[in-house]
Amino acid sequence: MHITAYAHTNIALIKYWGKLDGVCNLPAVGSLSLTLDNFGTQTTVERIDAAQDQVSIPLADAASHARVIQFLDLVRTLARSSQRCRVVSRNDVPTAAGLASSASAFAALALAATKAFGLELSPAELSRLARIGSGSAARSILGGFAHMPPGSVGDAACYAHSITPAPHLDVALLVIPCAEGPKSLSSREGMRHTQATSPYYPVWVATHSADLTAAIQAVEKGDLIILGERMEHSTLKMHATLLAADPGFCYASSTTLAALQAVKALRAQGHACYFTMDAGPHVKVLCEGAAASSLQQHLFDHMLQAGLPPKGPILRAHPGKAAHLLPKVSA
Ligand code: 2P0
Repeated sequence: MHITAYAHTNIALIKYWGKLDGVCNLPAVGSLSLTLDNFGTQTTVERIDAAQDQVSIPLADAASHARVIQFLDLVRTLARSSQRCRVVSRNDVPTAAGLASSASAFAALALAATKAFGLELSPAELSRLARIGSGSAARSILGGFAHMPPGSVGDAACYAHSITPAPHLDVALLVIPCAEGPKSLSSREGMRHTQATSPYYPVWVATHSADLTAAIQAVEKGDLIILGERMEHSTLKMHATLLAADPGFCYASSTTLAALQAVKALRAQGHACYFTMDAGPHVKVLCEGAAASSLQQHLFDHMLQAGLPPKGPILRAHPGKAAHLLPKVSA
C-alpha cells in the first residue's frame, strides 16, 4: 500500500537562521511564516521488501538523499520497524524561483512516511518530527500563518502552531526570480558558517524576539504595515550576519537589488508592499491580496525600466493549506 501526502512550501516573514543543536535541529531563534497555496511537494511512500530504501526525489544530490534515508530511519524507530521504503517525490515549484525548499519536502515526507508505517501523529507531533528533517519544514505542516518557537523551549515543545490572523488581513506573496541556476551555498551550510564566524550573529539572536513578537501581534491585529516593516527588518538583519561572516558572502544578485529598489519605489507611491529574501537571490514581496495582480505588473515594469528585469515571470501565491493526504494516486 502506498500513501501520498502533499505539503505546501512556506516563506519565513521573521527568519529562522542558526541552530542551538545540530542533532535534534533545534532553532536558535523562533520564526513566523506564511504557507503558500501554489507551491509544494507531493510525496508517495510505500513500504517494500528490499534491503535498501529506494528514493526518487527531484534534483537530489548525495547529501539530500542521505538526509531522506536518515529521516526514514527516525520514522522506523518510532514505528519499531526495520522495513525499507520506496519514496517518490515531485515539486510543484518552478526551479528558477528558488522555492524548491526542504520545507515542503520534509513536511510531505513526515506525513506520508508516518502514515505508511501506521503511525497516527497529531499536527504538533508531525511538526516536531518534520523539524528534525529541516527546521523550516516544521512550519509547512500547518496552513496560513505559523509560529515556530526557538529551541530553548526544548525538543518536545519545539513545534510550530497556527497564528489566527485578523479576519480583514488579506495577503498575497509575489516571487521575483532574480538569478538563474542553483544557489551558491546551501541554507544549512550558510547558517553554520554564519553562526561560527559572524560577529553580528549574537546580535541577531539577541534582537530577534522583539521582531517576532511584534510581527505575530501585527498578524493578529491585521496590521500589514507593521508586519511588513518587521519582515524587512528581519531579512536585512539576517543578510547582514552573512555579509559579516568570515569570509563574508552574499546571496543577492544585481537583479535582487533592483527588485528591492522597485519595492521601495512602489511603496513610496502608496502601494503597500514589503520585501523579504531567504538563503538565495530571489525576492518575495508581501502585499494585499486584492492588489497583488496589479502590483505584479508594476514591479515588472519598474525593473524593466531600470534595465534589470526579473529573470523569469513574477509568480503569485496566497495563503495555503496545511499538509494533507491525497487520495490514492499512482507513484
Ligand atoms: C527560514 N531559512 O526561516 C530561513 C530563512 C532560509 C532563510 O529555514 O538546516 O533548510 O534544514 O534546518 O530549514 C532554510 O533553512 O535549514 C531556512 P535546516 P532549512 O525559512
